[in-house]
Amino acid sequence: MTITITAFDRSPDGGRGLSRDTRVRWALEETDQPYEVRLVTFKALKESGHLAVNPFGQIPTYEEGDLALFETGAIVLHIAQQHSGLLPADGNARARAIAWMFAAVNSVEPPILEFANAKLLESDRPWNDERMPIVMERVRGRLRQLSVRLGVAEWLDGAFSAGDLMMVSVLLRIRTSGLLDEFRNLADYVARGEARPAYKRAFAAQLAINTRA
Ligand code: GTB
Repeated sequence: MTITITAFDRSPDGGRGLSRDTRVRWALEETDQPYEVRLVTFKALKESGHLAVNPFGQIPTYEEGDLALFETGAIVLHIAQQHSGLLPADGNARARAIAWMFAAVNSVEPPILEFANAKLLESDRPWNDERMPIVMERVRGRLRQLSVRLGVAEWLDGAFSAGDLMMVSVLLRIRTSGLLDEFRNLADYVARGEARPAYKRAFAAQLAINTRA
């Protein structure tokens, strides 16, 4: 059955890998699954056809036969459960890898999103100068904890897993901010993720769409 995902017709980042379809593409590439992409405009996101698949009118979505999914984490977990390469065979190790997926979106991504919103959407507000250091300190707090846990390991828990895929993707959001570079092992961890051939293929595919004429 053909896998079809959705992505922005034109991503606001120009295809630098920051929109969440990159995470799904990466998972599909890691597991060697061919897929098609349906490009969606911002207008079409809020129309009934797309809302039937994602009630929040967002990308990415995943369709395969009778199955229609939304939420990046759920999509990546589904891919990881269906195909080998992203979750360990051992039951406990598998559960821990899934815990890292949740940690990425539930514990690490929220302060990063708060920071991104403060920077992109609220920089003209009178209180922004005062608030920004607080928001940045919240990000640092989480990075510090993650950095301690990662230590000198290559990946979060043994071999590369869907947990690393999600965590690296989340951390990529702050790569240009300088915050990540305050934690050398995290910056190296993200670089290792980006160096994976599957990530490179996912990134290139998204960039190609966003740089087309
Ligand atoms: N929780 C959902 C999930 O994980 O799937 C969140 C999905 C989501 O935020 N989708 C965004 C979207 O569709 C795109 S990824 N937004 C359109 C809308 O809400 O109307 C977020 C994103 C977009 C662009 C950049 N960028 O250009 O840097 C970065 C991240």
